Parts: sequence; structure tokens; C-alpha cells
Amino acid sequence: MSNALDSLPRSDGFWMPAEWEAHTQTWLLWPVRTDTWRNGAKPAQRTFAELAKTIAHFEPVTVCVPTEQYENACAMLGDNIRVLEMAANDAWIRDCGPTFVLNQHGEVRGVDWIFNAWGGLEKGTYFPWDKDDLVAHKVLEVERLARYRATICTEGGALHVDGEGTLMVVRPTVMNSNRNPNWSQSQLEVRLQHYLNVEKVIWLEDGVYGDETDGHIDNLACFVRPSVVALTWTDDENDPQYAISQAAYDVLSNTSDAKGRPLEIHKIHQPGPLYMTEEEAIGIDKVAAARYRCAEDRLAGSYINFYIANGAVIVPTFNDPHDEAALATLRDLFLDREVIGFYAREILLGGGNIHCITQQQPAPHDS
Ligand code: KQY
Repeated sequence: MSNALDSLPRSDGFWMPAEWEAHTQTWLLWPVRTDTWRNGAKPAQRTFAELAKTIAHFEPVTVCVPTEQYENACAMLGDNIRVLEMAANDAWIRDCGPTFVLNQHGEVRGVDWIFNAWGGLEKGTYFPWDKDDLVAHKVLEVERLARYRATICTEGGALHVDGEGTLMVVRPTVMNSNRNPNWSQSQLEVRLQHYLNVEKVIWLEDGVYGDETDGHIDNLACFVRPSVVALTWTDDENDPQYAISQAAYDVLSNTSDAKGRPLEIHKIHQPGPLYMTEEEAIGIDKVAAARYRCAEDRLAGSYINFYIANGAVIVPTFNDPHDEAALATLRDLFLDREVIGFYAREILLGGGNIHCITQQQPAPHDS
């Protein structure tokens, strides 16, 4: 295994590009664990395969699968998708995969964050997470890309950039005794600036209600282009999400990006509220080493957890009355891309959504 670089992306001239910039490919992991995914993970495998095929219409896709699922995954994914054997603890490559960075000379590298399953033994989702913590390293090895091993614990889903110097994060997902104890906000901010090469960090107070990651930004708000942000919303003042979204709106509307531009904010009304049904909960194994998923758990449903691929935006839908309005807003925001609704309740049952299970590998910039 190759050693990590002992420098930092910023001093080497590398930065994290925005998701809407061109991709070389999309990475996914294959779902297998039966304490996350109901009914032996079979419905989730069908959903992941359908999502991989949808993305593969727009860019190459690689799916990493455990040994015992290799043949089955190949059969389900078909000829158009590269399948690699790789161990992992679960299927959230947004979080345990690399955050790719690039420079202006056509080189791509990766940041390998310390990963502890969203909080380790203090409110994390499962134990152990050792295989997940090796995923970024393995992906970078496969691609022969140099690696920065970060000294902070965070996840790709906790970080949204505009590619022009601005980063949005939700405070409890980064500044948390279960991720980076004893670090001040300014110490963490400096590190994030060095790893992602950003100047401005916008800190939001809380993520989507009930989000088991402590509130990842990728479920709450995202950039859709420089200085334009989409934010999950509810008009129901009695819903716990109302105060959270209102507080985020207040911060976003009173700040500017790294280039000094005010932010244009588009509210996208949340689905539901959505809850796990008895029938769904019964299909999930109950084990001490993983978070219990129970009937009537509120699901952290949000349309913001979409994925921007080359020429397309793949948006989670829930057979919910708010689906059409969300798709219509995103079609207005992404005029040059095909906006595709993808029924994603199965992914939501596992605690995340489309953005959380995908990881873009950016195309090198022309040198
Ligand atoms: O928000 C994300 N990027 C991931 C959510 C994963 C939750 C798994 N327990």
C-alpha cells in the first residue's frame, strides 16, 4: 500500500471541485448488511443496481462489492458497469470514500478522512468501521492516485463546496465530541481550508431532523451553482424541521460566499414527514453492534440528497405529494441537465439517500 503524502492539498495547489464539474466516473458500494438493509438487503440491492444503471447512462460507474456478492452483483449490474471486489462495513461511499481534489495541471488526488461511522462508540451507527475506513485508500490505489490522509474525522456528506472557495458544513457533524474532541471551530476551519482549499466556511447550526449523521449538509442544503443554494424546507411551523430550516435560511441569507456574492436561496419543501412502517422495521436485523431501526422512526427524508452527474441530476422521490414541486424547482435550477426522479425510499430506510451512496471522481482539468 502506498504511503500518504506528507503535504496538504492547498500548499500543493489542489482543491475540491464542485459536483457539477465534469466527472470521470461515479463510485458506489454494494449494500449487504442486514441490520441496515431490510429483507436480507435484497430490495436495497435492486435499488442500488437500478441507480447505478441510471447514472451509467451519463457517465462510467464502478461498484465495489464484497467477495460473496461478486457474482450476484455482476449479474444484477450488467455489462455496462465495472464491478470491483472490495470489503466495506456498509454502503456509504460518500462518507468513507475519498474526497477527490485536483490541480490546474491535470492531476487528481484524494483526501482520505478519518471515518468512525458517524460518531464511533458515542452515537455512531455501527461497530466496527475498520473496513470502511480503508475504502478511500483502496479506491485511490485502484486509480493510482496520490492520497492525503487527513488528521480530522469527518465524512464527504458533511462537506458541500461551490468549487470557488466556499464550503458549507453543519456544526455538529464536524465540531463534535464524537468526531473531533477538543478541537475549536477555528482549528477545524483551518484544517478544512487546507484539505479542500477553500477560503470561506459557512457554518449552519443543525441538519435535517432525525438525521443519524448528526445532520449532514448533503441532506439539508447544497450549492446548485456558485452563489445559488437549495435548502430543504417545511411550511409547517409545528414540525421540528421548521425551526432548523428557518435558522439555516437566516444564516445563508445574511452571509456571502468566498467571492463576496450574496447567496440566492431556493426552498424545496420536504416530503412527508415520513416514518418507517412496521412491515419495513420487521425486516431489519436487530443487533447490538448497529443502530436499532424501529417502526415509527421518523425518516430524514429530503430532496436535497440528489446527485449531480454529467448531464443529469438524479433526485430522490418518495411517492409523496411534494415530489413534483421538488422536481419542478430543480428543473428550473438545472436548465442544462436532465432532472430525473428516482424512487428512493429503500435507501432512506438505511439512513441516507442518493447523494450518500455515490461519490463523484472529477475529471482532470486541462493542463
Ligand atoms: O448523509 C450521508 N452522507 C450518509 C448517511 C448515512 C447514514 C448511515 N447510517
